[in-house]
Amino acid sequence: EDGYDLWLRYQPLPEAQRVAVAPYAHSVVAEERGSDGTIAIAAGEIERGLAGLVGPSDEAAPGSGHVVLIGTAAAPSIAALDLPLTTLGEDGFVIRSVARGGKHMIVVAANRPVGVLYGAFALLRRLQTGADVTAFDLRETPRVALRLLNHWDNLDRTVERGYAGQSIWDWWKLPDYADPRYTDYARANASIGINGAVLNNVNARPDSLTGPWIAKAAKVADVLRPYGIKVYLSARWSAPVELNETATADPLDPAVATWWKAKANEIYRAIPDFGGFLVKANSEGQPGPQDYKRSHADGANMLAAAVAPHGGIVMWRAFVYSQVDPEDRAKQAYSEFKPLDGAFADNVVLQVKNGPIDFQPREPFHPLFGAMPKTPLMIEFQITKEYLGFATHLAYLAPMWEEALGADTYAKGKGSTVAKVVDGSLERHRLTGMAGVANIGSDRNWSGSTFDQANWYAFGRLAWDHALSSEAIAREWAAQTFAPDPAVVDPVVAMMLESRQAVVDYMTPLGLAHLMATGHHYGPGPWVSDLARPEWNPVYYHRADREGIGFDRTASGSNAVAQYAPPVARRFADRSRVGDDYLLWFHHVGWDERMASGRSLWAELVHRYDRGVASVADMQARWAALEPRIDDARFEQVTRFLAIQRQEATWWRDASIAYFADVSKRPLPEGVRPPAHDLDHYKAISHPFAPGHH
Ligand code: BDP
Repeated sequence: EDGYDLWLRYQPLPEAQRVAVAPYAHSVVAEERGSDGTIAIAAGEIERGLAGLVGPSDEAAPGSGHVVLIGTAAAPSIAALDLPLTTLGEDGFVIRSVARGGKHMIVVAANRPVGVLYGAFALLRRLQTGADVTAFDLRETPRVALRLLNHWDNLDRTVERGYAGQSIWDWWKLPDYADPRYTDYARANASIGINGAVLNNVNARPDSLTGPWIAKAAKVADVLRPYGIKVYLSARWSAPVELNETATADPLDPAVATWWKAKANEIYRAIPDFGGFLVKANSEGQPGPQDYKRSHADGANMLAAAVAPHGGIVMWRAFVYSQVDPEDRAKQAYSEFKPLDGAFADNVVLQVKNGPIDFQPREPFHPLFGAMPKTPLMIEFQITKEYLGFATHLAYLAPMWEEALGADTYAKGKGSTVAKVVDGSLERHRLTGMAGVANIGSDRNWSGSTFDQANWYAFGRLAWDHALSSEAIAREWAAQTFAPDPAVVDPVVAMMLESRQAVVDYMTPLGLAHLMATGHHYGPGPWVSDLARPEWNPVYYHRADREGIGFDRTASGSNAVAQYAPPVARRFADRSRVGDDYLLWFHHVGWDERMASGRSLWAELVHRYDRGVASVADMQARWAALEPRIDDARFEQVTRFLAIQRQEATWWRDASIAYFADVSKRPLPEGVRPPAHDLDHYKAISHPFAPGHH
C-alpha cells in the first residue's frame, strides 16, 4: 500500500454490507456504453469498484437479476423510468433504488454523461460509508459551476510551493507521450467533482502560449476531457511583447487585442473546449495593465473579448501585492478592486483568496466578499500547505475553508455568508466557482503524505457542496482511505479535526500571521526585520514591542476594519467582541492585559504555543494506537511525519517564546518550560534548499 490509490482503494466491505452489494457486482447496464466515452468510464468504474468492495465471492455470480442501471435520458431504459432529471442541471445526478418484481435496480441517471460519472463515484462512496442498497433516493447538484485546481507548475517541472515532488506534467515528453498517470489524475478528480485544471503556474512564462506548448496542453486536455475536466492556462500579461510579436502589452492598443484574439483562436483550434485564462497581474513583480496606466478591468476585459466567441472565461486574480498601500498590505486588494465593481465583462470572474493577505493558517475572510455585488467572485484556497508545514505536518484544512465559507459578510444583512457570495445565490451570479492551489506532484502518493490527500479530497467535496461539514468529509475520506471501521475512522477523524488549530497554535496563535522565516515559509522567523520592503518582514505583521503586540487595524491604526460591512467592522474593531482568533490581527494589545481566560496576554500566548505542541503529542498517541489496523507502509510514514511535526512544533514554540520574551522583557509564566536554546540559536537556523521555493 503506497498511497497511489488515494481514496479509490475499493477494499472488501464488512461482511453484512458485502453480502448486500454482491448481487449487483456483475450486472452493470449502460446502454450508451458503446457510444459515449464518459458513460463507458462510469460503467467501468462501477464494475471495478464493486469487484473490489465485494471481493471474490459466490453471491457475486451473474444471474441474480439485480442490476445497476446507468445513463442519461438518451438511454431507452433510463427514459422509461421517467426520472425528474430536468432540475438536475448540467452536472447533477440522481441515484434511486427501484424494485421490479422481486428484482432490485440501483439507477444512476443524469442529463449529461459527466453527471452519470459523478453519480457513479457517489454511489461507490456511499456504499463504502454504509448505504442501504435497497433504499437509495439521492439527488445532488453542485453548488458552484467552476471547481478547479490551480497548478503552480513550472515548465521545467518544478512546482512553486509544491512539496510532493516534481510536476505531474511531463512537458518534455508531451505531446508525443502522455503518462498514464494523467488518466489516474483525471479519475481521482472526477471522483470528487473537479471539472477544471489550470495547468501552469500563475507566475507564468510566455512560452506556455507558444505553438509547441499549446500542443502539449492539448494532449493533456484530450486525456482529461472524458472525465469532464477542462484545461485552462495561466497567461503572462506581457507574453506578446516577450515573444517579440507586439511592441507593447497595453490592453487598449488594438495590436495587442488582435494578438490575443489570434492567440485564443489558435488555442481553441487545438483545444475546442479550452476553459480560458487565469491571470496574475501587477502582483509580486508580475507585469500587468497598470504598467500602461490601465486598470485591472481594462486588462481583464481585453482578454475576455478574445475568449468570449469561444465560450471561454477569464479568471483575474485579486491577489495584488505591490506597494500601492504600504500602510497595510491587508487593505490593498479591496482598495484596487472595489472601485472596479461593475466594470468587468460578463465572462470575467475575480479569483479572491480566502483572506486579505495570503494563505496564512488563519485569516479573517477577505473584505472583497460581499463588497462587489456586480462582479462574480470565486474563492481561491491553497490546498498545498505553503504556510502550514508543507507535506510533513498533519493539517486537515477543511475546517479552515469551512470557517471562511461560513463567515458572515453582512453585505445584505445577517446570513450573507461568503459561501453565498461564492455560490452566486446572494447576487444571482451564474459564473461561480472555487479554485484550490493543488498539492499534487509526481510522488507515488500524489500529495507528499497520506493526510495531505485528504486536503485534495476535501477541496473537491466542498467545491461540490459547501454545506458539507469538515467532519462529514473527514469521515468519508477516512473510511475510503483506511477502512470503514469506526475503530479506525473515529480516531483518524479526531486527529484531523484538531490538526489545523494545532498548527495555528504553534505557529501563529491569537490572530498573528506571517511569522515565517525568509523564503521557504517553513520555520519560525518572527525576528526578521531586514528585508527590503516593510511588508516582507514578520516584524511588520506582529508589531511587538516592550508594551504589547498586534497590528492595529481599527480606526486608530490602518482602519482596515472599515473595509468590512458596518456590523462586521464594529465587531472586529471591538476588543471585547473580536474574539481570541483574530485578536492580534486587528488589535495591538498590551502584554499584561487580561484575556477572556483570565490570563495576561503574554501568559495566553505562551499557553497557546504549549497547547499546539500538546495537540501534536495527542495526534501521535491516537495514531500509535492504530498500528494494528493500518497497513505497515502508511502507518510507518505517518508515524515518522508526526515525529517531525512534534519536533518542529516544539521548534516553533521555543523560538517564538524566546523571541517574544526578549522583546517584551517579560519573564516566563510560572511552570512554563524554558526554550531549549537561546534566541541566537534559533536565528542562526537556515534552510537554503527548502522545497517549493525557486
Ligand atoms: C504566495 C506564494 C507565492 C505565490 C503567491 C500567489 O508565496 O509563491 O506566487 O502566493 O498566490 O503565497 O501568487
